[in-house]
Amino acid sequence: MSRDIDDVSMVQILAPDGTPTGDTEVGLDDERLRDLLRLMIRARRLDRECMALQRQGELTVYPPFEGQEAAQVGSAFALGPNDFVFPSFRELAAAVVRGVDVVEYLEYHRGTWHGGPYDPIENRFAPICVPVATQIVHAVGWALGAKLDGKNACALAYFGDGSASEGDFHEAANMAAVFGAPALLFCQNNGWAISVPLAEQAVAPIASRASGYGFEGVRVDGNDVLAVYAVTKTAVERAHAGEGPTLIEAVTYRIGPHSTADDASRYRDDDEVAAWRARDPIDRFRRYLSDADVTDDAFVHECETDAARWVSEIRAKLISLEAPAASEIFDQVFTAPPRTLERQRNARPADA
Ligand SMILES: Cc1ncc(C[n+]2csc(CCOP(=O)(O)OP(=O)(O)O)c2C)c(N)n1
Ligand SMILES: [Mg+2]
Repeated sequence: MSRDIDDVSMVQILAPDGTPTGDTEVGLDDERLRDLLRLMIRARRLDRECMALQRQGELTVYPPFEGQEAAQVGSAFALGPNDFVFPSFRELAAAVVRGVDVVEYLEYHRGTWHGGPYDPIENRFAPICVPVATQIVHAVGWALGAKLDGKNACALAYFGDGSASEGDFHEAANMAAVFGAPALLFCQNNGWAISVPLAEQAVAPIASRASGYGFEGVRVDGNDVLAVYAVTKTAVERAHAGEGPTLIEAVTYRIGPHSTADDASRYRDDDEVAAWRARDPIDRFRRYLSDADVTDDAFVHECETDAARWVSEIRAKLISLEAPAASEIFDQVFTAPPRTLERQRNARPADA
């Protein structure tokens, strides 16, 4: 085990079996609670389809988020329409919540366009960011700008436990504190940074670092969608009220490999994965909603059917996307390309 998963020094509303352990009133009516479950079911179905698409050669590489649905859906669900998300590369579930066009998002992974062609402004969701932790600096910069412009909006940066070891995390956190930026630093602590376990990244809870910078830090059960929603909502309200940044550490787990290019069985035990499967975020919420008579089996079945239909439409559109001309690599970089690039451009095969 890379850490003690029974550590309870964190905010939790639902136990792994769906039984309430705290106040379940988080300000969401039954319809919105059903939306949360529907979104998590859609997200998982999509994630699994993306894994299959990669194995079938339709995507180049894909980083799965299975196990992290509550962390992403619960947090993105708590944001207002003017708030801005700065994702890393594993936040497709959050993108779904924000209404980002999934086919356009996946063009990045298909290699048919550079960096995700969706409009970042439309759904207030920045482009996928692969250089780990750099998006935290972007988020704090955006938040500071929003504050200076007098906008009532905050930025949320998603990053991982490994990313919290980067200098960019520390620089962004300190800057957010000093300038009182309306920024949420949302760490999905999924136990691993590729093959490096959490124990080699941190000896204290990541959330506890916030006090060193002088702002709020909260550790939450990242597989409990109600708890994630509640703590994020509170942080959003604080940011909107001019009360500055919050660091949220959502303790969760990456059930799959780091990406389709990784074989996680080379560095972690099946027992660990099984222990986290037993804490599945969707099963937990589904059981709670069913016990509370908010949903029934027919509703869950309808969500699954709807998700399957939605995903098959995405698949069909995605696989019909043509590869771009190889010569595009020379476009949109220089107004006056250097001679070396011109030579390469001219040397390309005629059909490229
Ligand atoms: C600056 C930088 N260094 C290294 C990498 C290679 N890399 C990609 S993901 C990753 C680990 C990230 O771990 P974590 O922050 O925990 O996020 P997770 O992958 O678990 O979601 C590394 C080292 C990178 N993309 N950027
Ligand atoms: Mg990680």
